[in-house]
Amino acid sequence: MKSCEVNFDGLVGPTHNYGGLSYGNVASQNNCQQSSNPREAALQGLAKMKALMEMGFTQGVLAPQERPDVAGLRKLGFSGNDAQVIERAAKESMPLLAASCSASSMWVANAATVSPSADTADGRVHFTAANLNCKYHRSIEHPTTSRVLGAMFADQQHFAHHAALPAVAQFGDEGAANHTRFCRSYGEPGVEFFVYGRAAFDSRVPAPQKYPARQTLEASQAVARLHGLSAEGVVFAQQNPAVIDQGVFHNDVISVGNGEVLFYHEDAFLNTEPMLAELHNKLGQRGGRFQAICVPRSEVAVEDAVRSYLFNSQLLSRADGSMLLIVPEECRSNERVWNYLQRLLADDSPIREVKVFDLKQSMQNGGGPACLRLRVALNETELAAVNPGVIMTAPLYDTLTQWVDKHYRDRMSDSDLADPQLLTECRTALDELTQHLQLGAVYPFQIN
Ligand code: SUG
Repeated sequence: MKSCEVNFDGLVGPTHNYGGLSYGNVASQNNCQQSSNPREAALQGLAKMKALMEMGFTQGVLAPQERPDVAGLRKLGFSGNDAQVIERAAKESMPLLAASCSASSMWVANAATVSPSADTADGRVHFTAANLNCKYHRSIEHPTTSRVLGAMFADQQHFAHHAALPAVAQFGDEGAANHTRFCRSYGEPGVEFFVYGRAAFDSRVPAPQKYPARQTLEASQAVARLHGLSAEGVVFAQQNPAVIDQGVFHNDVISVGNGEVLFYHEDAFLNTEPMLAELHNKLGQRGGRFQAICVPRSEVAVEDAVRSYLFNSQLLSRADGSMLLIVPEECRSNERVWNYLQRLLADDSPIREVKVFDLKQSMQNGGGPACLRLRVALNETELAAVNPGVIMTAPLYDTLTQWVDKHYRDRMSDSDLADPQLLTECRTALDELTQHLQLGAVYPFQIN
């Protein structure tokens, strides 16, 4: 049976703002309090979805979340009616209001970890929502994420959903941003590659000194167990703590994999050689030929990788077997990175084409092309079981761009976040969106 990888992109929500909320994420810190443009952000994301669809890839869309999170603000002691809760939060703690308004659910690489049916013990596609418990603004995503994923992949015969792991730092889980899958073809059993930043229950394992390591080994292992993966089909590897301290807050900022290829920076991992050997052997046992493309630090420094998001690219397999790399505009404006990419294309590498997208609104918060998508490998039967409302088509693209134009503001600053009218605008927009995407009731305001 034919299988393919479907990229589900996060639709940027109407409250997209630069809150400076992610310590360890250099872009988020550097752009704190800049005025953002939610409308442009959403349209940039939609343009990428449309372009991939037009290139022949199956493209999906993942809905944003209800923000401001008034219920969350109430839990933090702000009281009164909805408008009063927002006014009080704005007066007493603008950072908390910004966190409660963050549109961070757009980075759906962090929404969940997904294992295709070819890898799992029960032959279903497994999803574990990420607890994202390193940052408050992200830790509030998983309940709605679970409902949205449940509405997209509802058929229990094909899809299994697991709740987020216990919400403590020891099980810090950031989803697919630290997970890659290698395979000969999408429908065959593959090797799932889990990269962790620290081990919570073993103090001998080195950890970064400055910035937090968001993903723990114990979280990755728990996800692999929940999904019923076999020991032959998994590899656990540690991210180099030194690069986390340089702003590599997820593994997808320093490496990307697809098919039989791992594209990575020389400094990405600890104990690289044994890790590559294990990937080579395990993929070999599954009939695949592992290929590693290492970007040397002499050509691209870690700092350039972090600035340009070279590795936060989408590595996609085309029908002819060659690969395409989707990179952000920032790769073209960085001379060293752009020169490297030209050399890579001239080499005899599986990557034959590079396509550039303007995702500046998301990039300024540390989210590149790969952050914006959740990959789900599906066979034909499973694809047919996905809610058709979330699969991108030309008419859906038109509907969503009109929806954005109608509901989104073109700037978002503190005074916009403090405006109680924003809540009404967002709820109206999201209510309409659930109809466009045929999701049913998934938001707290629709349920309670
Ligand atoms: O979790 N930024 C996100 C970016 C996530 C990128 N995802 C991947 N690499 N897969 C984060 O740090 C910034 C929000 C703000 O500062 O307003 C933010 O949450």
